[in-house]
Amino acid sequence: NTLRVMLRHALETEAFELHYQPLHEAETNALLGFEALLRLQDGEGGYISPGKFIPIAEEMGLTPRIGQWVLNEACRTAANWPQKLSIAVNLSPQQFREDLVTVVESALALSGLAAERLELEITESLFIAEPQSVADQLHRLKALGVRVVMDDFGTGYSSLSYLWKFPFDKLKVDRSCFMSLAESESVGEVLRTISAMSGAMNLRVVAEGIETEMQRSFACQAGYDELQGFLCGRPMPREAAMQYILTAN
Ligand code: G
Ligand code: G
Ligand code: MN
Ligand code: NA
Repeated sequence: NTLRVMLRHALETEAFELHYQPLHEAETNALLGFEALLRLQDGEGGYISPGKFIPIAEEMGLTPRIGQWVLNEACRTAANWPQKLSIAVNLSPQQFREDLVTVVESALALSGLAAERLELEITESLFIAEPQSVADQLHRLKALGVRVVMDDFGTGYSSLSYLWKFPFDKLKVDRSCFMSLAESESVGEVLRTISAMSGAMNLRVVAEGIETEMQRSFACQAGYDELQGFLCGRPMPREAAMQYILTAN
């Protein structure tokens, strides 16, 4: 309940913060960009994770407004980086019920960020309710020049039909898959197959949750294009991300 009260006032009290986690090119280790991850300040110097508060914010109907803040803040930050790196933003299903295309257009216009640098990450739960309206909006977003990413692949239904039907540019394979890698040989086979399938569909494929050198070298050999995980870098505040950029490459 205190969480509900905090959430209701979090935008006015400026209690939200974005942290940025790097994505690196598998082959060259070059820094490609960052994923923006939302954090709620707990008032005692710590943070509450979105896994805890996003479901409640959804229930309270707050995610469209929070999501608009996230888009504006992420685009403004990326526009100030000294290199043309990409910025990925996670969207929640409710944002597709409001005028998402206008919100994205205005975040780009206000920040001056080129649309080609913005990636929008969505999960398949989105398609269950209103697939046609979601598809229409994704096509309109792509027409702006932004890229659309399927997140958390390998959890839930992981339906191939979503990959056929919707205009994705990139597929992120969930970290739980790479965490199971050590458990059995067949996991590795499946992860290689997903990478090959992505290539056949012209999708870039990202390995998430890379924590060990073993996972990293597996992902590289299996043909993953991009790596994300604690081995490359943890989510970090805006100032630290700027330092990271200045010392990377
Ligand atoms: O950072 P953490 O591991 O706690 O993130 C938990 C979940 O919250 C992840 O699935 C991530 O995609 C999601 N998430 C992070 N930032 C945002 C955001 O700005 N909006 C939405 N809708 N989800 C987010
Ligand atoms: O669902 P999504 O992929 O957007 O979730 C991103 C979340 O995953 C981030 O909040 C981040 O903290 C977490 N994460 C990123 N890399 C790693 C990793 O290597 N290990 C673990 N355990 N979590 C990670
Ligand atoms: Mn994500
Ligand atoms: Na994920």
